[in-house]
Amino acid sequence: MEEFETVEAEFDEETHVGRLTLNRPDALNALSDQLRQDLVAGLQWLESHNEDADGIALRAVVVEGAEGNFCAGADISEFSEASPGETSGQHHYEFIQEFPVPIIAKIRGYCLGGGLETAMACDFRFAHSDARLGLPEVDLGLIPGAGGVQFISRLANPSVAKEVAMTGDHLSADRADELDIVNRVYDDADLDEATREFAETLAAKPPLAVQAIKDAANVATQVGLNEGRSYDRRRFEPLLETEDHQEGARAFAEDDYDPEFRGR
Ligand code: CO8
Repeated sequence: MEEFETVEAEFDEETHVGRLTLNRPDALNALSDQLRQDLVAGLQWLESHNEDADGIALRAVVVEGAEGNFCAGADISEFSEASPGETSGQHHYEFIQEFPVPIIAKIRGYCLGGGLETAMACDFRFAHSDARLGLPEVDLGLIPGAGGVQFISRLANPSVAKEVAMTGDHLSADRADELDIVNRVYDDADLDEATREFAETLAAKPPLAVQAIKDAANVATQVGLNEGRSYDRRRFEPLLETEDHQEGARAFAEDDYDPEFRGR
């Protein structure tokens, strides 16, 4: 376990899963400048476990908020101190999107504004049935400055994005699920169990292939079909040369249901 001022990080060597907890519960884990920096530092600390590993050690990450809330958005008390160039705090969102390992946002309670944008920058969103998700920036005379409208337009559609961002209304987890803004909804302890199982399932897959899929799916949101397909092809070819591909092919031929992938 590594403690940053506003984030706790843990790495489980056995399962290859990392965990980050946003830890400002008194402010509903609002994104202060410190918390944004700690979030990036926490991911870097998790990734540093690859340095001495035989292959790739970190293979999935779960991000959650302390004490029953994911995150109530940017820290409103810091707004007046920020200069216009600093206001959207893009850096941690991009860092999450470009992080080579899949990241699951485990969402309880409030997930609002920059908190929802953070969750949407992640690769998956698993929500508790009591979660409340929304983009309330409109009521502050702002828009979601870190891509909230763009993210929802892609996950759902532009009309849903307009509805969510123009009204600022909080969505229930079930409604967010219907709109494809979250991947799964669970009650109580089932959320912990399902998120853990899902993270471990991802972590048991060949890590280089998983990384290439994350990257290719991100590219798919930005380019046309033909360009995207040639990108996939370019990511596919080097994987043919990996030890993990050989291991997968061997396991298939030998009916071995427990192959060991190393990320090489
Ligand atoms: N920033 C700072 N503090 C917060 C925030 C926040 N976003 N949200 C809650 N808190 C604090 C409250 O001030 C309160 O602190 P204290 O106990 O010291 O008074 C504590 O957390 C608990 O909050 P409440 O008492 O309000 O709890 P309730 O259960 O009554 O209400 C709500 C919970 C509905 C979540 C309510 O707190 C709320 O509406 N919060 C604001 C949500 C919001 O508007 N988020 C969007 C912020 S804007 C954004 O994310 C992107 C803007 C990009 C520009 C960035 C510029 C720097």
